[in-house]
Amino acid sequence: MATRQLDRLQGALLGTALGDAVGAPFEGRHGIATREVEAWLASSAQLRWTDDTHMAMTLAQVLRDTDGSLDTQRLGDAFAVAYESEPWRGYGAGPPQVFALARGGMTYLEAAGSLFSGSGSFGNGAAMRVAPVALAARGDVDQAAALAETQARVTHTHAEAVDGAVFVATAACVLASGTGDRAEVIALLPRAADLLPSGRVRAAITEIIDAARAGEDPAAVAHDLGTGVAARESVPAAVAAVLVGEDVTSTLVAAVLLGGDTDTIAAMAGAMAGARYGASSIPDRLLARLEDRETLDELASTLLTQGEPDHTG
Ligand code: F2R
Ligand code: MG
Ligand code: MG
Repeated sequence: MATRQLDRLQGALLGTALGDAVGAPFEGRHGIATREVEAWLASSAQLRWTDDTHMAMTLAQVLRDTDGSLDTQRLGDAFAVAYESEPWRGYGAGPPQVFALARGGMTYLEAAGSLFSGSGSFGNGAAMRVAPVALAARGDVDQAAALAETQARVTHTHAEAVDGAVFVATAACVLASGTGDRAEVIALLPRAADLLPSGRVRAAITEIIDAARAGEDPAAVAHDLGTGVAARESVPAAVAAVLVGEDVTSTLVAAVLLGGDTDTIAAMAGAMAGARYGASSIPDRLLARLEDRETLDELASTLLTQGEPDHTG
């Protein structure tokens, strides 16, 4: 694989963690001022991430240990162990319920499907953590889509949650293959949206992309569609941030300014912007503040090189 594409896929994982950490202090707020976000970015405080990255790192570890394949029971057990070790990371209510039901004897798929009176969660928890599948699939859109769906169903069986995860993973893949040019991004994103079945997630993402194509402000459309924890709101909002941003940092600022589920919108926008611009484009001054950046780099490097033909000797 070309060095540039490796850098971009690595950017998807680093962008997730950076977005999560940048957005975390603002989660749940609305009417956030630009100066507040800029002051936070200019500070020297550690950038600590939340459940979004905690789950993404667990997914990355399982993909690493199983050479890119996914077993839902093994992944569910790994998520549960990670949650038990750091329950204070700000998890949504659903995943811990799934872990408890699985401890009681249900499979993870049964447990996740039983939530919310059997409709399953439509939260963004499966989409926020999905970036590692783009690396494990080494940018292959079809493989990333399959892995994204499998990892989603361990905790989120509602079609909108699955669609959100498939979109973020495949968008990262298509963006990693492009130049980063905005007109090209507007042309590439529908390739990921077109993989989704008809539904609210696809419709909202398409509305955001169409607004950008028509010269309207995608952030204004996202604001009208909502920026809450539902995948049908926050995934399109992340797309809007990508279409407003001109590099990784400005994409994350745009994501946080949307308000609502800011850590998660910025994590998903970070996954896509990281794939658009590459890890090497992310300012060192931000990466130096990012919690456990070394482990993120190691995981990215292993996922991107495992299965590569060995050219040594
Ligand atoms: N949990 C949070 N933020 C709350 C406070 C964090 C605070 N800063 C702290 O430190 O404590 N953020 C994280 O949760 C979101 C991801 O959530 P996930 O994993 O999708 O959880 P869940 O519970 O499955 O879904 C979220 C909520 O959506 C509503 N919901 C989902 N499906 C529903 C359905 N079928 N019917 C009705 N409601 C449904 C529920 O209210 C769920 O609890 C991310 O923001 C992450 O950062
Ligand atoms: Mg979070
Ligand atoms: Mg959140």
